[in-house]
Amino acid sequence: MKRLFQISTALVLATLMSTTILPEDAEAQSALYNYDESKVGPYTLPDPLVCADGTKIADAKAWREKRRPEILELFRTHVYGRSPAKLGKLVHELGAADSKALDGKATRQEIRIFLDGKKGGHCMTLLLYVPNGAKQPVPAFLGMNFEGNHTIDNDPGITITEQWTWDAKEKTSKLVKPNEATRGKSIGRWPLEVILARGYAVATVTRADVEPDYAAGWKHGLRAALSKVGANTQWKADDWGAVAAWGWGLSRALDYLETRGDVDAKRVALIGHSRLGKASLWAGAEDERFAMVISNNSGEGGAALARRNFGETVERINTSFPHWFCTNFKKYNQDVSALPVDAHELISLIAPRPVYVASAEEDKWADPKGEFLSAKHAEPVYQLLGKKGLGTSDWPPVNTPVGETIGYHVRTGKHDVTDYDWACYLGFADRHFKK
Ligand code: GTR
Repeated sequence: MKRLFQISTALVLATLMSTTILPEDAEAQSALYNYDESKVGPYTLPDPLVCADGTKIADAKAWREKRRPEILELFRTHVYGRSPAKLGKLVHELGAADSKALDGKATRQEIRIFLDGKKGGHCMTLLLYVPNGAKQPVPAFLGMNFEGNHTIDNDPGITITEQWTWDAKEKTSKLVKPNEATRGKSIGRWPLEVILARGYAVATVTRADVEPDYAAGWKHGLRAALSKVGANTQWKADDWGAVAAWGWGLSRALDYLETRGDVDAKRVALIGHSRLGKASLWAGAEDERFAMVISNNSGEGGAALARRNFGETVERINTSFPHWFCTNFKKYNQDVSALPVDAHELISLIAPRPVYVASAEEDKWADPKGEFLSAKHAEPVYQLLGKKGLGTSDWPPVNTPVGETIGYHVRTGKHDVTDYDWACYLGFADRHFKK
């Protein structure tokens, strides 16, 4: 009864607030959701090593040939939707390279990648920093940013790009050029100089370049650009959503990195925070060229177990962000136990590659424990493939990173990307990439 009341109250609120609910609003409404561990209730997770027909997977070959493709298909059909195959050729335009960026520490370059394969077509701008003076191709971190490439650093050489945004007052889409004052706004999440000094390149692209993040944003995004009828597209129940579109864009960034002599595309760690962490996990599952995947506070629809009734729910995410997942995912709003997959299987799709799941203690909306548990329940797949996973079955104390091929930590503090997180990721990447 209480749950019913919570659900209907949430629905009324979500309807009142119409389309997109911002993270801050989500927190404000979080009183409607469960934060009490004793009220999580029982749930049964699907076994990543048992096929739909009941066959038990006993070796790496059967995992690769039978179960992995099956789980991937289930996520495509029921959660993220089906993305198109990559285009035949990569079409891009190089901006000028500045070899004296960041006081000469790095070479900066912007690359315009035409996602629909046509010069002048749907374009995302990849911003790349490569540390100067490396004798060999360097490993890289690739991550999507929220509000524009120019927000990741104060570097005046970064282009401020226009992006489609939602004008809530006028209820219409507008092409807006972010203000100069927003330069460096997210610098705290991107400790560029630290990462470069450790010998890694950094590549980033902004989400709106691939697909603007609001319910009608797809009309100005990649999904419309790749559809024959553009903004008139009627989506099928298993067509891709925005999360998959962002992931697809990240794969195109990797296509480009493969063309560079100074970056080692076989050592690219894909990193994403929150909704972009969901996109990183999905991109890493779909595209096995990504050598490592890092999920920073990705929560519901990312690393957190959907079946755990704690923090954000499937119904809530589908209501607040109807454009993120495929239409089929909404079928599970009222009955998440019917979902044929759960987040531990998303993590298992990354196996045997290193994956890092990070939580924040105060980020209860993302269900930190549920994020840990999905990492833990992915471990049997890593073990089957001959890798050590987490190496612990207990949720570790705060600020105590654990794991070998599956890394995990829960740090003190809020939903964010901090220097502490980066220190853990850099250590993890060093261990796997610099053996
Ligand atoms: C929240 C959303 C989360 C998370 C977050 C973010 O409002 O409910 O799933 O993705 O936004 O991306 O910042």
